[in-house]
Amino acid sequence: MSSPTTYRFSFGPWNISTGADPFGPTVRNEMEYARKLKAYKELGFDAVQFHDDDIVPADLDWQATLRGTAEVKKILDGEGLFVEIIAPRLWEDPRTVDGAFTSNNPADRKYAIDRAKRCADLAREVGCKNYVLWLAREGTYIREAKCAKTAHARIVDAWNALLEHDKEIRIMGEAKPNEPVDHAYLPTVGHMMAIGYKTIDPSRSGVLIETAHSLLAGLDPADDMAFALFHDKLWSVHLNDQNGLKYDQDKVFGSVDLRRAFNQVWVLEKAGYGKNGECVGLDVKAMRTTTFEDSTLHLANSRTMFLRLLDIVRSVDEKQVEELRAARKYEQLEMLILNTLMGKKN
Ligand code: XUL
Ligand code: MN
Repeated sequence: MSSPTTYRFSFGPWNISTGADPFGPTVRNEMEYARKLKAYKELGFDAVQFHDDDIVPADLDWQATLRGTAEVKKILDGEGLFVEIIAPRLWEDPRTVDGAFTSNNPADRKYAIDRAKRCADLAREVGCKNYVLWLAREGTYIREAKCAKTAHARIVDAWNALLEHDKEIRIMGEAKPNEPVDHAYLPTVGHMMAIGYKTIDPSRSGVLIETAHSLLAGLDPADDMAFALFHDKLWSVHLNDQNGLKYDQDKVFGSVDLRRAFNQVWVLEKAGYGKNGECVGLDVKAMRTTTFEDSTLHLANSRTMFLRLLDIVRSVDEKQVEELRAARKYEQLEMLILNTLMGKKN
């Protein structure tokens, strides 16, 4: 048997936020950037996830971008952190109001591709080869607004342009079915993987799976993860939780449905996720009522939940599971899992 995986954890600086939501302004002070980066090791994290403009503003010239990036890299090195993924933020600029790669406006599409390429250049500067595409506005509010068939071709063209632009990056699509658009073109992990196989280099095209995004699509996150793992395409995750079909909640991992969280840890652990350097990424938000002093608790708590569930996964007697599976005694198998989750002997 191979030795147990020592998991490495990551999150993005946007996960320590000021608590603004669509119905109200900020409720906490902004944490100073260097203080956020210092929090990583204190909380037991190893790596940082960035959007391009989490490193330097998107509109700087290249020399200023290089200077800004070098400063951030110095802080990261000082803290002993590495950059796990980097993603272009293609949804806030006025030119991306109706989509980035799928906008009907050629000038806006060019802006999106140029910005996405610049993000790959930034990734190189910070020593990161994992590139994430969350296609926030690639979709529509009404289906007649764009030609959906052309839109898919445009997404593949953009993905190819990035693979061509940097021969070392690998691109992970992060699927989400809705929010901010009503209908996203690539709503599920399956759609995202199908697009990856259509690119010029499927070996450098994979997925990042976020728990809440699978749930919003009505799918089981553990099964989505297993599907991608079967294809050797699960290169990062955003673990969190979600209460039913509503806005994307980014709740603490395991806080809504312990068993569902257990299932995700089970699938990741059994498939050897992390053995090739993949990180356990979190994408979680603090509750709006949280104070500044407590504004990293949701991160520490999500990591603790993962590690506690991992202990439980590892404590389940595999031989007993196999026997119950073989005998099709699923009621007993279910009780074995429930008892283990509740710390009860069978
Ligand atoms: C949006 C979301 C993003 C991506 C990174 O729902 O999850 O934060 O993870 O762009
Ligand atoms: Mn995410």
